[in-house]
Amino acid sequence: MHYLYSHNDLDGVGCGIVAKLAFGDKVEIRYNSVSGLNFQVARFLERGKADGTLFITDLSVNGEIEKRLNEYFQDGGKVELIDHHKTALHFNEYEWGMVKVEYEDGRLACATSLFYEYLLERKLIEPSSALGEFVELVRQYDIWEWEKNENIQAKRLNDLFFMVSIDEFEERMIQRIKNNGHFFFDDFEEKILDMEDDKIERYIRRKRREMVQTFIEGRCAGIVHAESYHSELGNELGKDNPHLDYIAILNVGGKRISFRTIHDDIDVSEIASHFGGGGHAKAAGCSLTEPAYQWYVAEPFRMEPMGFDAFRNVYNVKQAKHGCLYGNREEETFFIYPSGENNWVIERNGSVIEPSFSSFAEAERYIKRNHSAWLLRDDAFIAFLMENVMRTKEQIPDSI
Ligand SMILES: [Mn+2]
Repeated sequence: MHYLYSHNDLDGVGCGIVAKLAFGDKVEIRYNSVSGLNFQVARFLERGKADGTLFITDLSVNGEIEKRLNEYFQDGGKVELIDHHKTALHFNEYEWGMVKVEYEDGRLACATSLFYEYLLERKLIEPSSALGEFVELVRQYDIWEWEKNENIQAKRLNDLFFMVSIDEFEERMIQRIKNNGHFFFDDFEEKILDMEDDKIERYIRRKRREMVQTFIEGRCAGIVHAESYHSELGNELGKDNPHLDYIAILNVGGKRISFRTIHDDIDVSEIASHFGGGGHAKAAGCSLTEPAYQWYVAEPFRMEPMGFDAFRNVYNVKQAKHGCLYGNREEETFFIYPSGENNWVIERNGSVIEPSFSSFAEAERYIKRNHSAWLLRDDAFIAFLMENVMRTKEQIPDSI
């Protein structure tokens, strides 16, 4: 009997599916949270030496368990720790450690792809196109490559993973891979995935109206409360509002904050680390500590949600040569217009803001960050123009 202790996310369960395809019922699988693994491995070690191999995938153990695992190995026990996280690279010092973050060709690895290749090399698993395709979807999802490649199938695989139980997911994927030349979703899965997409879209639309904007420690943050769909929210709200440095998603009940950014020059794991958390540059999280609560919950509670740009305008459109009009909750107006080559001017309540901007995007970013302004609707724009024409006329002396 082999043993596989793996992470309880898509990549971790992907390892379980690969293991079942390789070993059938000769493998005992347990999925763990990051914190649950040490306990699980300690229990395994207490049971004495196993015949088969203990595989640990997509997770790593703490220093104490690391030492005990090495003793187990020295004693003739079979262990393999297969992971792709940078933080686990030191396990490569052991014969039983196999940690690889990146392939020779620059692609990022995931635990499922590493484990599949490990078994292939040792001829412990039959290669198949369907399995290869499945593994690649898991990889693209796990390391965020699907976004760049717009590989919606990879995202849908993860959605499906969360919509059914782990047991059902395993069973469906194993049958699909065993019985077909290529990987695909069946009609039932396509249907529930479409329903899920609609649901997420409605959810994001609602959350868009609840987001507040503020500066926290010099960074411009969008703050929204949400229990689910953090990746989708972070991505959509981030793309809608490129003037925001990052999106903070609050789950007060779970006492957690997620941080997401779409910008390459912002590292949200750094922001999370201020509050004892961590993660990746574009996605990170921390516990909702007292100071974090003050910054992200208590202060923003008094703020009005952000307004959003009018989207059905015909006249008041962004970057128009005749100018375009923004407004905010303080009822200030911001008129952005070009003045010569690569020069954009902002008039705030009729007075020019100095200095001017070299692009429309920069001017817009300035008023969105500093004045929480949004593109006003056509009717407001027309009223503004009429008022200004009147004012100009009043200034013309009668004698002309
Ligand atoms: Mn992973």
